[in-house]
Amino acid sequence: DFSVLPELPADVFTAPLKKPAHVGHDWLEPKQTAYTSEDDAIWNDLFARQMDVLPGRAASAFMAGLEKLDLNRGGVPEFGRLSEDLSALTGWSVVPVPMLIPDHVFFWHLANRRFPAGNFIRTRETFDYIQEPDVFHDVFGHVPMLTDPVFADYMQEYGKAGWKAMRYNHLKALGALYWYTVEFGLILEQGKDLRAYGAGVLSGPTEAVYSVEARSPNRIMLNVDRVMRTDYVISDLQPTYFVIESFEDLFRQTVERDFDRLYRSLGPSFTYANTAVIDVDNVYDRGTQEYLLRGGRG
Ligand code: HBI
Ligand code: FE
Repeated sequence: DFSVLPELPADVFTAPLKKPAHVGHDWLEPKQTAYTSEDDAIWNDLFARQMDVLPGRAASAFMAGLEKLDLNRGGVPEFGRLSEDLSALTGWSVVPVPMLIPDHVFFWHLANRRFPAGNFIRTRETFDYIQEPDVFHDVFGHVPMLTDPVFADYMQEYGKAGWKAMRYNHLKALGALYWYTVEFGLILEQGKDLRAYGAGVLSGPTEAVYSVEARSPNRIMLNVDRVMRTDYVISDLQPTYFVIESFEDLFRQTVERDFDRLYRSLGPSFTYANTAVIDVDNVYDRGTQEYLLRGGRG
């Protein structure tokens, strides 16, 4: 029962995050920041930059989501209005949080179909890269996909799965699944058009192009077991992307897998490097890894 925040088992380790005094145990901001006109201008410029590259590269469901939620009306969206529209579609809402929140709280919100989104926007100085997810990454990148009914259900299942992963001390494995689907996932639409649906890809201009077009990365059909054994790096372009056939495929693989069994069979660390192509892979594209060979971001 996730209606109230469940007590975290005493033996579960969570990284200590310092909770600001003004937020409660749910880590929710009492209300959304009042964004300035400069903040709104930053949103608009980020939005325009993405719209130059996303048509033809972003998943149809993502582009449809942007439209359904009218995310282009200018300025940082107001979460109340956004949540009304989103909940009419799939029952999800968007709630403001001050920063990265503890895993168990993040999972609890997802399990209740609430998406925690950053209550701040990047500055001109950090326009291209930010450490912590801001409102542009969270709302532009993640929220449109939550208008897709099947993807919306997948995200809720992921939240519920988080609690199980914590009990088995395999949060890193489940984190890899999030990384390679929700953040960096690709989809093969109609069996032929490769598009991106991951928020990490779609909220920045470089990887939106690289992920679907570059010769460098491997593109491998998603297998949940395989992905959960695969290491991942943050803060550079991915050497490998995992491709789904449909959101039904993703949902089915996740709910049908017996995670208790999987966690009992996992070792303490990842088995596969993020560049590996292994026997069992259904390879869509074998990459040259030229980007990494030239030293990546350095
Ligand atoms: N907090 N605000 C925020 N946003 C996230 O994406 C997030 C988080 N806390 C934990 C967390 N993600 C991870 O548990 C998942 O990415 C696996
Ligand atoms: Fe994200």
